[in-house]
Amino acid sequence: MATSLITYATVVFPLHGGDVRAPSAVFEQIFEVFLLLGTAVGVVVVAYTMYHALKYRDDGSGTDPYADKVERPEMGELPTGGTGGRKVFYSFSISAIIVVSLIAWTYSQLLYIEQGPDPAQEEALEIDVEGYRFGWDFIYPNGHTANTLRVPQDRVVRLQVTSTDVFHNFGIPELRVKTDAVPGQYTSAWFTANETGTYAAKCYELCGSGHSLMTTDVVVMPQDEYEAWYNGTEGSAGSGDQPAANGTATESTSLGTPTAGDVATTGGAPA
Ligand SMILES: [Cu+2]
Repeated sequence: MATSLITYATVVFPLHGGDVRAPSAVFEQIFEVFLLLGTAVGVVVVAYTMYHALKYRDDGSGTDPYADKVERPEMGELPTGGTGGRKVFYSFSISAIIVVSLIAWTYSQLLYIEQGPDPAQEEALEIDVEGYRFGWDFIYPNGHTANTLRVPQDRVVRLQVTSTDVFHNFGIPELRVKTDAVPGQYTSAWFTANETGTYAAKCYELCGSGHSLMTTDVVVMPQDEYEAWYNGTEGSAGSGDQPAANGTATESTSLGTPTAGDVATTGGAPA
């Protein structure tokens, strides 16, 4: 039943991914939980302190209103009585429970960020990212290479990030993506964008005089617009990522009039 539902969903919604929790949503939730708990703890501590400061304030009469109820320790004497440390025990155990559950929950959220959504259920769009001094190349499954990253809305995008020269670090702050770009090595990152629009990608590793120029656009497009754009990119008939039905015409025209980019991408692939 579950399997057939998943199959149905992948057939009807091939660009599935809208129900995947985006990294930005996860980090937003972590922030909100910490903010709420921190505020609650702060309110309790400050209120408790104020209440006691008010309750036991000096009323100016010079007499101790609790003289008959408690035995005050003399200077240098340890206080006696109390409730056997029950308050200390409660406050310590409640704090420990809160802190340990926070650590466990946050860790589970970060594991999700680390691993990404289940690949069996999410057909991800895989894009290679190559950093160089000073810019980024985005290489699509069909070999199309561009300096602007275009992705469809509501779809899991997996990035394989590397560098062709020195250490860089690829990040899209608004989408909460950030990973090292190391020469000779691939690091992976993923995201899904629920809102269309233009976001900024930047380099986060000081890599030379043009480091601050390593900024580029990430354009999140509606899925149909993205598909139309992708089918029109050079060499789009080569891969199985998109339906090949209307890719044939585009391919023959683009092969008929090869540009410098065509030669570079299509010539490089088979060799
Ligand atoms: Cu850089």
